[in-house]
Amino acid sequence: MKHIPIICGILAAMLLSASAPAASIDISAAFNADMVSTSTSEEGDGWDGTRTFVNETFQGSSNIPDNGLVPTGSRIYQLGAFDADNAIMRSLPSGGYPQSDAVVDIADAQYDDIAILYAWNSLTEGQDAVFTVKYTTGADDVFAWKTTNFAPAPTGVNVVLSGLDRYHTGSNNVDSANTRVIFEQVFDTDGTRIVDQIVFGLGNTTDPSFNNGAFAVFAADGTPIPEPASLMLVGAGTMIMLRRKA
Ligand SMILES: [Ca+2]
Ligand SMILES: [Ca+2]
Repeated sequence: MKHIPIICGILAAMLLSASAPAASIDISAAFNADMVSTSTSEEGDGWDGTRTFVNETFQGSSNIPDNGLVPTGSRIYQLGAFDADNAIMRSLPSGGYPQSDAVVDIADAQYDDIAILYAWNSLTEGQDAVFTVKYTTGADDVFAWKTTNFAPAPTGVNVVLSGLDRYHTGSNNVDSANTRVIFEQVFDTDGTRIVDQIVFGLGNTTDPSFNNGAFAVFAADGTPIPEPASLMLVGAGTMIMLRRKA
């Protein structure tokens, strides 16, 4: 009978492991574009150097929330400050942003999954991107991050914000007829290994139709695997509680 508290502790640890809450992953060190305008005087960089998203105060409630909080059900993303760089931008050659991979060195941790919040501009089938997870050991996980997943009918992605206006910083006009969407996509990472870096890459660097294809990643989130130390604490705590009851 003396083994029962230990077994209960292990069970509690397993339960905790299964229900660890999602946590923000800081990718702000790689931000290279201000993609949100809050007024005609506080602008930004834009998809092709001229078109940014706008916040609610600037253009109405169907746009980027003023507080920068984007809940998606099980997760809450916090966007970066609107008056600074707040997105990782990469583009096809005609888009004007770097065509190189965006390598983000995150705080090393184990994750059951990693989710990203992003938008894509002037997408064309075939302009697929690649999302790579680099671990401290072993081979990378390379995920197709396909334009066909999110247009014309989103598949395997969550539409988080839609009908987003774009503000043309050159002419000071808001384009409400040709709106954009912010998506969430979840990638199933190897929870037994430690993630060191995540990489956003354009899978196709040609742009035959000259349509400014580009992506902007605003935030990332992961479901962490609890560290062994915290599991032991839960197990020990459960044992103490059970012994007090006995
Ligand atoms: Ca701005
Ligand atoms: Ca790292």
